[in-house]
Amino acid sequence: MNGSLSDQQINRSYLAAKERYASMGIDTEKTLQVLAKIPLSMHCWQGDDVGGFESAEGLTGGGIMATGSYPGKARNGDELRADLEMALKLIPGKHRVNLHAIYAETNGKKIDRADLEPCHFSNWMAWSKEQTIALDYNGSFFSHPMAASGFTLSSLDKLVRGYWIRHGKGSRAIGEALGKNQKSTCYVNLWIPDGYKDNPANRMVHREALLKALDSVFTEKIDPRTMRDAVESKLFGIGSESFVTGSFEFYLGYAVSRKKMLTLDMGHFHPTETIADKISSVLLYIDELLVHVSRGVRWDSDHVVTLSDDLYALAYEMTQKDFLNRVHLALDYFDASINRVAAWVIGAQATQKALLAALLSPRAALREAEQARDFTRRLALFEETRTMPLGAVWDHFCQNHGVPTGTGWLTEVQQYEKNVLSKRI
Ligand code: RNT
Ligand code: ZN
Repeated sequence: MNGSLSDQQINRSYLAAKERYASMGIDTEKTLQVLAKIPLSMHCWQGDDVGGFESAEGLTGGGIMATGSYPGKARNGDELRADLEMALKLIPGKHRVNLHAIYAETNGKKIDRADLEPCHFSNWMAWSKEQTIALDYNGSFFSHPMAASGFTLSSLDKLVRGYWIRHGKGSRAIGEALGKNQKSTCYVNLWIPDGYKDNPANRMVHREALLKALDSVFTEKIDPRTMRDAVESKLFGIGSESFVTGSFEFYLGYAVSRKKMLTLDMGHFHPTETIADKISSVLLYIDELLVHVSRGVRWDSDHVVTLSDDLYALAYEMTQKDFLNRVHLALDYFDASINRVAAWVIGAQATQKALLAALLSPRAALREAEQARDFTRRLALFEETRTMPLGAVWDHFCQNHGVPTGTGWLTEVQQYEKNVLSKRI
């Protein structure tokens, strides 16, 4: 018993749901066409707890941490790609894959991070072509001796700063190569962990250093159809509780003044602050946004995404106007305590369900009520949407895309765990 229904049962429920939505003026067919075209950039790093292929040590510092020791994590490129393929089969629609510099494949040779080149991603590029999966990219400014001080691009040590500037430049060149290898733009995100555990005496020196360093990283002009830069802010991390150089205000100013994309990570703000409210403000000044879909729980910001109010609120905001073309979704969480393939599927499907719920909301009626200052009706309508038959429409969507309904996908993941993951000892 996994909640999977027969095709006939799914169709019957869908037809009833379709009528129910139609009674509120919502076209489910059109909605599903829109949903099918929203790509999620799947973060490869959920597959091995942000370990990467440089050493067996895994994630060391950088204000982030993966906890748990669930068996079966991917140990090399082939395993990681196989796991990603498995997850992607169980997520309806066509999606992208997001890489990090630490996932370079160097044929056993030790290549310094600042010396990485596109050729170290040739396996990924071949895979991208073969699977027609577009790739995105991130420089990795953590888990490295040169980041041991807790500072990278905003370090006051010229040598350290210079090292990471080189890494930043190299990352853009790799992003450009990935973009050329595929039929769509490669989004290159830059996040640095830099910060202090305790109150700093001088915040400004680090922010001045970061501003200059970023300008150096971005000197090379690259065709925006091939590659686009994004900068990601954060409020605090583990070991950087009191100060993070790359704060929201810092990067908002940077992105506006330098015409860069801004990355908003759902877990990088005060616990009660949601990014949903930021979309319509930021898009007045910035062309495009990257969203890191994540879930903050107390001090940690990287739990597997679930269908929460926050996620729905974000989806509602980004399905307004032309925002779907301007807000790009990338998953970003890492849970090492559960099956990693399942973690991908659960987070991706939750994001799609939130988008579906948002697309199916009676937006016209809601706006009408608001315009008439009928806030009673507005609230009643929002509440009504919570019990609309979303699940039946979702099942139909999965069925259309050849993905098992209910938790049928989990049966396949369990089989994969038995046949493949459990053998990785
Ligand atoms: C960390 C940032 C960053 C990373 C990944 C691995 O707080 O969210 O995006 O999670 O790049
Ligand atoms: Zn992030």
